[in-house]
Amino acid sequence: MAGKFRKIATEEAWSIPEVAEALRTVSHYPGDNADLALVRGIYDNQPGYGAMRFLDGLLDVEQARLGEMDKYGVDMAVLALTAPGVQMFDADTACELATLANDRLAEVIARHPDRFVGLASMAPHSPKRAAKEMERAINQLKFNGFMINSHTNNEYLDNPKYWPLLEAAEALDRPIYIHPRAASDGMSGPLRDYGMDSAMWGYGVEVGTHAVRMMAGGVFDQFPKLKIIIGHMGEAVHFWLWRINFMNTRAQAIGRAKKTKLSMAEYFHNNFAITTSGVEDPIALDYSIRKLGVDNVMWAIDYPYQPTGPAVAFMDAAPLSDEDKAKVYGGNAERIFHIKS
Ligand code: 1WB
Ligand code: MN
Repeated sequence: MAGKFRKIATEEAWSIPEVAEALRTVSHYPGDNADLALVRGIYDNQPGYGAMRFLDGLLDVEQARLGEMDKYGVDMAVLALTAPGVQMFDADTACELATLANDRLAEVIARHPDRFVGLASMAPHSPKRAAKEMERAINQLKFNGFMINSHTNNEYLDNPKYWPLLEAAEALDRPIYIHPRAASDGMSGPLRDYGMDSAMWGYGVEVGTHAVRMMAGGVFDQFPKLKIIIGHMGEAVHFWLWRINFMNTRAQAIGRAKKTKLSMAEYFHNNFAITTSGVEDPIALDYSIRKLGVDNVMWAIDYPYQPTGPAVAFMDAAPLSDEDKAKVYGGNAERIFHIKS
């Protein structure tokens, strides 16, 4: 596409009928948490999210989505199986559906190699099998990274049982995108009211907590080259970074926090990049670029949860030099996801 900037949207959700059907089965499980509320709405037409018709947008890649991309000059989309991915399924179902979704995504990409690249799904419940699927996804399917939808059975990636995934990502030299799902059980109570549990607030609390757990848990001493991407304008972690850093130093000094080789600020700068998905606030963008450096911020739409036009208008209007805008719009994604320029 001949736009002034190459536009690569970096957090773009899709699904396949088999995963949608499995989530419809999950929607009939007893219980009541925010993930269940979401899947009941989107996948079982119960009141709420169903009205947003997200499912149509998730299942469609080559029709309406490509049309929207053409209309607004979006060159490429980095596609990933939408939250909660396969992480609400039992381990066997999760492995099977992750593999199937990856195969389907590879087919879509093969039909449109200049429009789509992929982030692989895998089932964290089975870390060894997940690591194998990660290798297949990069070496055979030629994907560009991985997607994990935050906690798995209320556990986070600072737990060493999941480290085979981190080891694989580091060895394969591809980033892991951590996207939200509903907060884990121990944290979700007060998030349940007033619609706060999902994208309004709970998602950011969940992934922000995940990121801080990984830094404070010393994950990046073990995997110094691991790159983690977080969306939704960094889930606000970098807004708190000065205080996280200061208080972690204090907590380490009095024996309340794990000793780490580097500081929390150093880990965030070395091991994280953020995307703008779902946050079209020029002041937040300006802060992010000043805090993290222009090389660590990537543009995203968050399709179909966010419309394409305003996401493009937001970045077009951002008061950046052409050089910086080219980085945020696509250059950084080329580097971080190894997308051919
Ligand atoms: C919503 C947003 C729902 C996102 C999602 O379900 C995801 C929402 C998986 O606006 O309700 C998202 O990624 O921002
Ligand atoms: Mn999102």
